[in-house]
Amino acid sequence: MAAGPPLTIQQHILEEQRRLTPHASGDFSWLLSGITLAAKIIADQVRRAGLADILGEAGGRNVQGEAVQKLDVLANKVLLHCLGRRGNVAVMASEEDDEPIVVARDRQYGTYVVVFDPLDGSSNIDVNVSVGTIFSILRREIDPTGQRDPMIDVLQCGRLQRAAGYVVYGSSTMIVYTTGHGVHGFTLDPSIGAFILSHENIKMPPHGTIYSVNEANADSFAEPYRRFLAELRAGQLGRTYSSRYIGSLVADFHRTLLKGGVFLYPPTRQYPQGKLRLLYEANPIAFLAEQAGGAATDGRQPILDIKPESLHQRTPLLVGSREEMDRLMTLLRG
Ligand code: AHM
Ligand code: MG
Repeated sequence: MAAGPPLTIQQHILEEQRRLTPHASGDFSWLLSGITLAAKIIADQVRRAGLADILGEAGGRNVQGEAVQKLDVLANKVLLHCLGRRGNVAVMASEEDDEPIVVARDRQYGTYVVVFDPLDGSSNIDVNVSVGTIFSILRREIDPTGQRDPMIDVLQCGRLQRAAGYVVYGSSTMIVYTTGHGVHGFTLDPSIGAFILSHENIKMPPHGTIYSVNEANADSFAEPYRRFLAELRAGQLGRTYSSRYIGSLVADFHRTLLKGGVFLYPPTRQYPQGKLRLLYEANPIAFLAEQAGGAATDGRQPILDIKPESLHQRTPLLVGSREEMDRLMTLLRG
């Protein structure tokens, strides 16, 4: 925990803005506070997840008589609602929706685009395992005609992200974000309903002792991946490794960020292009990893340099500490 009086995420965002862009309009902090509001609402719903089924009747109605919704649909609605009313978000895109959503009121003069995975790892909810929300914030040119194809605003290279982060709904709820000036983590204090700075300027250790991969797919990994994993197991990088795989990207990455090591989702037989989605999973994770001193690639190039071609495009994702990533990239280059 940081020393001194508690600093909330709102205070931190404002202070960072004053220091780095003293003439900024405040629009951006207003947008981020939409994300923290959504995070608190989703955290509350995730905490009650087990109860929703108990309280809902066979037909799926809760005590208020509303249909019980799947949590990922609910999380999506919460984010669309919280962000769509900020006044500066013109376009949103979500894992849950086939097409980008244009905010009618702000389609001309809104300057931001937010892309998100509302509830990543949601198949883990039934077994009480951590899930998360991942977000990426981009800028857009204003469009006085209001006619521009929203896909043009969304399909931007990861390097152009203005901010990115995730919320992990774990044993506590945490939000971790970057605006390109380091990575900061905040823990939700449920007694006051505020996110408090708990992890300032997070740096990924230069190496770790954990690798994270779905090893059930190992037979279909290309040879350099199998060799890399064999080297880790054999202690050839100079230390003994353990394997940990939660199956929720946010949780697996959160551990990798704090403790170092690697997370891998390489191409597999089932997912020859990789499983994870470029725009709202890999890009925000890669931005955080690079800001924390780590690396993220698709096996050929940095994730942040990939030019996106479609909204739900998939990519291999290899992310982690410098040392492990350097060795893996050497093997992949052959
Ligand atoms: P989802 O967006 O359908 O929830 O899938 C993404 C999740 C990630 O959280 C996780 O890293 C990965 O899928 C796990 O996949 P697998 O079960 O194939 O190992
Ligand atoms: Mg997902």
